[in-house]
Amino acid sequence: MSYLPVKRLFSAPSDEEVEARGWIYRARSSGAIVFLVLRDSTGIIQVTVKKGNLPDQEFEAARGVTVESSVMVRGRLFDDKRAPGGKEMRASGFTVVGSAQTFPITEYQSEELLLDHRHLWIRSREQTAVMKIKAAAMAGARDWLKENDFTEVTPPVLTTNACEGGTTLFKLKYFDRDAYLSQSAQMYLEALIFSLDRVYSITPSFRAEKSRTTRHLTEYWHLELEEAWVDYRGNMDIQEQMVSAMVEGVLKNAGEELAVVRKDIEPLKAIVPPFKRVTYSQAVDMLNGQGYELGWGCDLGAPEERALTAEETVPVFVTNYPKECKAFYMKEDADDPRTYACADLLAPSGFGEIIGGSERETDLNKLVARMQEQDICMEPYEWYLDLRRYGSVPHSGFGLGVERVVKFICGLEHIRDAVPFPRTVSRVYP
Ligand code: NSS
Repeated sequence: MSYLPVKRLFSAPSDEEVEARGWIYRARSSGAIVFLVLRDSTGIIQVTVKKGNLPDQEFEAARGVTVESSVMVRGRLFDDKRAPGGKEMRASGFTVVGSAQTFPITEYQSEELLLDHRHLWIRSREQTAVMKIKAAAMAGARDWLKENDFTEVTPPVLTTNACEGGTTLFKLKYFDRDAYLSQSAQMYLEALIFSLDRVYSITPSFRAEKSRTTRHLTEYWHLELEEAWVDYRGNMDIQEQMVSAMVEGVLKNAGEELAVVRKDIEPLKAIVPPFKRVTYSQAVDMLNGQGYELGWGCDLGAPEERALTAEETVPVFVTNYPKECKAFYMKEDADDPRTYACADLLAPSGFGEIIGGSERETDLNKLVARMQEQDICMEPYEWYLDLRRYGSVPHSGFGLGVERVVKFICGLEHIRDAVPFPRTVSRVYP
């Protein structure tokens, strides 16, 4: 007899014995009956173990079983209105595979304790649901990228140059020289479009962010894409289609999990192209109209992003940021040279930035002048500048924070719950 996943037990015929295996989610006994709830990756089911229906030794094993022990159960399925999902399994065989010591996590634990026991807490239903939603979102992106002829590539994580400024670099000893953990694969993707045209990568990115916020991790998963022959407007078209495909993938393949983590899934159905587009200057005017006192040139932080998107139902692109707010590699906008041809994508309902993207500067002289202005040491970037020397081509790309998107899709308060083992300023264990 083969083992059925818990989810499949609900449709198993009642006249046949079936076997299941998993972990004890709840256990309670009263005299000659033991009530158990069995959990596996697919769901939970009630199991009743009655003395006399199985060998005494197995009944005793069920009576003494502890929460989170791994077990194998044999039995038949019966309708029972009081049981979760309307079915229960009545055991005719019960084996403990790995007995659990008293589980350190019970109801109403402090956030700190849960984080210290993250390796155990990830078994919870909410965490399991979030991980499945994340997988569905990433699969949605990969499917869309494949359909649209993007090649997945594998850039390095050990690098010798910054992409997003020196202040958030993690430095490490690389034999007898210094190296850094990558902040972004962008520059390597830029090198790869010369042979592959349309590329993307999904890698960890590292930011030594001292800020303790609900949207910053020091290690996060970064989906980055680069495309030749595309300007920043075309770049936005790609982003809105890909983000919509991620949400659609979740709605289609992780609907049950969504119901575990959020009350209302309707707002997600509105995430379809076209997304809203406003310029930075328009955004500043809108914010100042709401009582902010922003000068042109101020960067938009979390509160401003929240205010801009609080009432929106679709994501919002904010385009054409002033040069002083953004990185040196972006293309100057021909229509407004005070700005770059760039856009950040902000998720609706106040969730804030999920993507940063731009057209890239292709003019070698402009790039070099800008780097000199900003006192950037040229040597580690020589290879990057070569890309402008040998067959330079108009191109654009972006980076999407996978956990930021999952936080938005799941409606999570804190980004750390979008990753099984969060890394933040105060946490690298477990
Ligand atoms: O710094 S970004 O805005 N842009 C880049 O790194 C570009 N070099 C990407 C590219 O064009 N290939 O980061 C991109 C996204 C940003 O919108 C967030 O969604 C996410 O990466 N991000 C983060 N997520 C979690 N934690 C932290 N600290 C974080 N920093 C950025």
